[in-house]
Amino acid sequence: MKTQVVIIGAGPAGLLLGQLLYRAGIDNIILERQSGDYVLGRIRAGVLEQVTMDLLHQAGVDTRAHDEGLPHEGIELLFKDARHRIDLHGLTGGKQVTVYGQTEVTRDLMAARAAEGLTTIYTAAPVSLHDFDTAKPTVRYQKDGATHEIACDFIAGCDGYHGISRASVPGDALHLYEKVYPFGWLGVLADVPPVSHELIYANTSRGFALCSMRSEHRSRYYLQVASDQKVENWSDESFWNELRLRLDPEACERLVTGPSLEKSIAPLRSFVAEPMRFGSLFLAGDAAHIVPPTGAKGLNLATADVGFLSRALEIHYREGSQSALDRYSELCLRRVWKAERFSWWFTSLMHRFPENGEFGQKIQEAELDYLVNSRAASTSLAENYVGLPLESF
Ligand code: FAS
Ligand code: PHB
Repeated sequence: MKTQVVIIGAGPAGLLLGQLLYRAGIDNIILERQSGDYVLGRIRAGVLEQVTMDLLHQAGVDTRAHDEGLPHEGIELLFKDARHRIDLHGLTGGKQVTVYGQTEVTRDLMAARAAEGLTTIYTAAPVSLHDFDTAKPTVRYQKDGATHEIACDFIAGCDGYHGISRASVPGDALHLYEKVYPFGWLGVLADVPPVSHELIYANTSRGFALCSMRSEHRSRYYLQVASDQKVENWSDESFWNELRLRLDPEACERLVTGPSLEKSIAPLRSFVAEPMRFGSLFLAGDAAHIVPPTGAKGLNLATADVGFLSRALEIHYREGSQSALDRYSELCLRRVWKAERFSWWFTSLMHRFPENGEFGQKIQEAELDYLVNSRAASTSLAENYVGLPLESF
């Protein structure tokens, strides 16, 4: 087989890249090691920046996100039993975010790809990358007991943190940066109405909590839990009881509980692999970087990466120029590191770190007090939360 671009991974990064390339007239094949249902079963992000909405529009898959997504113009911070609204819209000259689950983004992208008759090979495993240090790379994969090979011009590694793409790069060509947090997020999805029409980020003596949603009838909640916690030790009842202990009286009053549709614990880490290009191989999304989900940046960084990559590949094929491809890694990493900083800062501000002692606790309280009482500080939070502008080549 031959194509112009082989995309490894059919998560949001891979699927969006495939759609953007198709719309630019660039042939591509996606290889995914899981089944489509398995990919759709993963419950992850919930907040889309305008940059992501614009890229979904460019890919021709934003109709449902506009019709069913919830525009959000503010978030609330809860600490010391009081809620403080951060007016995202007012502080950023009218910007907003859209609450629309990653699962639905993935579903929309899968449907568009199938409707165009584009090739996605599911349950393709193992996948191996070859000769990406040349202009004639190949990708091999196993399917139905046979080994297949695809010749291509470029490989896009969109296969996430545990994928094969970054793992195929010689260790001395990579510089890895990592910070692992001493806690995880226990998340529950339930068909119950949200406690509030905006997200509530809570910093309480018992730890962090987040009240989010997927619609007016489906809620997503998270609790900070110790790294050694196991999801099987958390019954629905124990989850709801702990959440109540981390909410203010009004939210407690409004809380509607119900059976969990999904319950899982996600570890929190900050991670960046530099550079993001190795000859004909380009890393995008979680394959190249991970952020703690506090700032709702993971999915939005992935879409920005593939926005840059699809534009650079379009310039290459249309103008025969390598200039944009040569700048891909630099441009992505400038945005990545700003999102890493914001996600680390917001995580450090909203979670409990007993190891930081009493002084650390007082500093955190002072920062929260300053944040909600300073227009400059709130504006900084707001402009990062809605997403920084996308640079161009
Ligand atoms: P993904 O990991 O989504 O997709 C990679 C795809 O590649 C997967 O389908 C995988 O099966 C496939 N793959 C892996 N290895 C392969 C191989 N060898 N061959 C072929 N295919 C292979 N972000 C937020 O903003 N908010 C959140 O609340 C949030 N919660 C998260 C919870 C968890 C448990 C995790 C892991 C991440 C969470 N994220 C969150 C971040 C998440 O949304 C990612 O940023 C987003 O999925 C990134 O998309 P991709 O880069 O496409 O990677
Ligand atoms: C979610 O709804 O899953 C979500 C929202 C905001 C975050 C993280 C996760 O910061």
